[in-house]
Amino acid sequence: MSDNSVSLSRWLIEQQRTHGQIPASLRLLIEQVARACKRINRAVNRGATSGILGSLGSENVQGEVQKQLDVIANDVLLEANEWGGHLAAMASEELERIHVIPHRFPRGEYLLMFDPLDGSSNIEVNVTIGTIFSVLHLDEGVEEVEARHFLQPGRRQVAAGYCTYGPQTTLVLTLGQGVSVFTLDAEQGSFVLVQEGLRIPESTREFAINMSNMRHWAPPVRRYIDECLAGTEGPRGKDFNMRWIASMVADVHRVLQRGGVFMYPWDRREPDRAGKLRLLYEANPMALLVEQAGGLAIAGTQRILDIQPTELHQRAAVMLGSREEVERLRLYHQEYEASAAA
Ligand code: P6P
Repeated sequence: MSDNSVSLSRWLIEQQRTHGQIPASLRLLIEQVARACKRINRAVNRGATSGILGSLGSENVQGEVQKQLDVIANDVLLEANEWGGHLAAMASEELERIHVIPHRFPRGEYLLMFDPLDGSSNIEVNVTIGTIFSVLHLDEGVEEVEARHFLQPGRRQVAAGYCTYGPQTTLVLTLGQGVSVFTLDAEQGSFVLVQEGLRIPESTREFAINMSNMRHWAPPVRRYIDECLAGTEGPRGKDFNMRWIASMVADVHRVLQRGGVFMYPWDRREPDRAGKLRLLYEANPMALLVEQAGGLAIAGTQRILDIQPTELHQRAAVMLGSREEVERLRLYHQEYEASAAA
C-alpha cells in the first residue's frame, strides 16, 4: 500500500467525519462485513487444499444443494456481526428464518441481509464468486424484530455492496452517495480505495443472459435479445457481444466497470416464480449499486427498488445496467403489457 493510498477504514472515517454521511454504528457495520469478507476470501483461496470445496449433501431454504463454503461463509458473517452492537437482526440466503441478535449482545438500529457466497456452483471450477450484502434501518420503537421488519422496498437501503473473490478481492460499496471500489492489498491485509464515483456507460453493445432459456422467455425479452442478435442487419443497426459467467457478482461487476446489461428475467419454466434471483439480498443491493452509478434496474415495467417485498426469500426478475438499454427493455415490457391489455 503506497503512502497516499486510502484504506477502507480511513475512507469510512472520512465519510463519517467530513461528509456527515454515516453514523459510527454504520461505519462499524461496514468494517465488520469487510473483515468477514477477508476471512471468506481466505477460505475460498485455500480451495481444494483445505478439503472444503465439496457439497454438504443438504439443501438450503431455496432448495439448492449447499456447498461447504456456503455454510462457512454464512457462519463467518453471522459471527462477525452479532456482537458489535450495530445490528438488530440478520437474514441470509442460507437461513430459513431471520437471525435475531442474541440477548447477550447489545442490539443496534440496522438490519443486515446477505447472500454469503453467490455463484457457489462455480467454486469447483475456480470462477469468480462473491458475497452480496444489503443494510436497512429497523423501524423506530420495534422491541421484537420479526421477518416483516425486513420487508422494505430496496430504495430504503442505507448501504449495499458486494465482495468478489476472483483474480482480485474487490469490495464495491455504496452508502447512498455514489459507488466506491476497494481492492484488497494482500500484503497489508486491508482494502484500499481504487475508484470513487463510479459511473456505468449509458450505452453498451454487450448483454449477459443465459441463452439456454431462450424458448422460455416472455415476448419483450425475446424481442430485445433477437434484435441484439440481428446485429447490423437488424433494427438496432449494430452488432452486440454476449457474456454469461453464471456468477451474478462477476457479471454485475463487469457491467459496473465497462457497461452492459445483466438479465435474469422471468421465464415459463416456473411461471409462478417472479425470477431466479432473490429480491432482498441479491436484486436490491445490486439495483442500488447500479442506479447509484447512473444505470437502471428493472423487473419488467417496475423499478426493482420500488418493489414492496412480501416474503423474506422472495425472488424477482432482474434486468440492470447501462441506462439506455434498460430503458429500451422497460419500453418493450410496457408496449407488451399495453398490447396484452388492449
Ligand atoms: P444459471 C448463481 O447460482 C446465481 O444465483 C447467480 O449468481 C447467477 O447469475 C445465476 O444464478 C446463474 O443461473 O441458471 O445460469 O445457472
